[in-house]
Amino acid sequence: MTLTLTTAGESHGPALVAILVGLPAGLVLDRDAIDTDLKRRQQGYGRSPRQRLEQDRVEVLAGLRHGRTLGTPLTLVVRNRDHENWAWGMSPWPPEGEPVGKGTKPATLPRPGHADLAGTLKFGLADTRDALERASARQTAVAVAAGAVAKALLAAIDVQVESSVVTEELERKIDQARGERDTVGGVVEVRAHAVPPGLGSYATKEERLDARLAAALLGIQAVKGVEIGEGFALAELRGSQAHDEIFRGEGGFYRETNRAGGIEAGVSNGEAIVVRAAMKPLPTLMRPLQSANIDTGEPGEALVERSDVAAVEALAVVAEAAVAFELARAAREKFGGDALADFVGAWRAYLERIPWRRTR
Ligand code: EPS
Repeated sequence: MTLTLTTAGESHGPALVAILVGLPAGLVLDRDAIDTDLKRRQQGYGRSPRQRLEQDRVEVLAGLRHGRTLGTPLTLVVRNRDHENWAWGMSPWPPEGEPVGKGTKPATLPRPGHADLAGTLKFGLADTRDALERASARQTAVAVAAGAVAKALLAAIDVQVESSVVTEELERKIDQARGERDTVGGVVEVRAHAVPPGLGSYATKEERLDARLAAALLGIQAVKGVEIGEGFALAELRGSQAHDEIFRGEGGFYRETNRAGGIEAGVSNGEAIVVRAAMKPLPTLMRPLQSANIDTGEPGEALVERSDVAAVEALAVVAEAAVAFELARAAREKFGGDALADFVGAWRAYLERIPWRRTR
């Protein structure tokens, strides 16, 4: 039993869609909880005026009846309100009538750091919009909705996932960058509590939980680096300082330190999972960098369009969703079950078998 997620949707197209396959039947979903995460993702200092336009809300097309999962593919939709300004430019079918609104003219000056150049070369496109629309971080809205579903599943086995932004004076940096028509990145941290030992496996690289979390985080737009636990700092330490000593007390095994970030040899070890993701500065610059026309090769300034100065606080919510989804997938693999009660029952039986002192 596993859990899969497929998403579709362009930034200014009609909607974003997510299909989750492999949820147990009987999981109660709270619409407000999903919408709260969607709202959290839209907030944060430095976001684009686009966020005042969108008011993301989840719709469900399949897999749910009266608020309970059916054990069938769950299909989530988040609409793009901005699409009405792009109805001609982003029409799925050949548009009718005179060009009107946004996106009617080809964008031919690729932005360094965005998908524009690599995407047009790869797919043989004449308009960078055909690449950038799907590459846009707008897609993360529906990934957050899927993450909220994953969090509901994890909550059934007492696992909680939370995130924070690792920063010094982020708002000041953002204000300064905005004034200079520039952008900034940043670092976010995600923690998962009460994750039982034994999620993931050392058996193959595909099963390693750390590799999976790293892939999930690097799969988010603009993420260029990932750390598990103390990550790069561990390379500077001696083995005697780097590893988390093992103790056994009331309740079972536990650690007093967590430099490994809750994962050893690709397997959760019962401590909190701690991961960090580093985001590069966003590539759409109001004072653009040098570029070259994809059509003529002529030098020119890269595409300028409305964008965020920073999306670090949004990344924290998106990273939380990505980690939640990956942990939920690993939990489905370990505990299985068609009905939620089977899944929870397998988790309870496992906890009875292993001596583990929970962190929270
Ligand atoms: C994005 C560019 C901006 C962001 C967008 C991601 O979009 P627009 O050009 O429409 O203002 O606002 O993010 C979202 C719309 C969102 O909901 O997060 C990009 O190029 O990645």
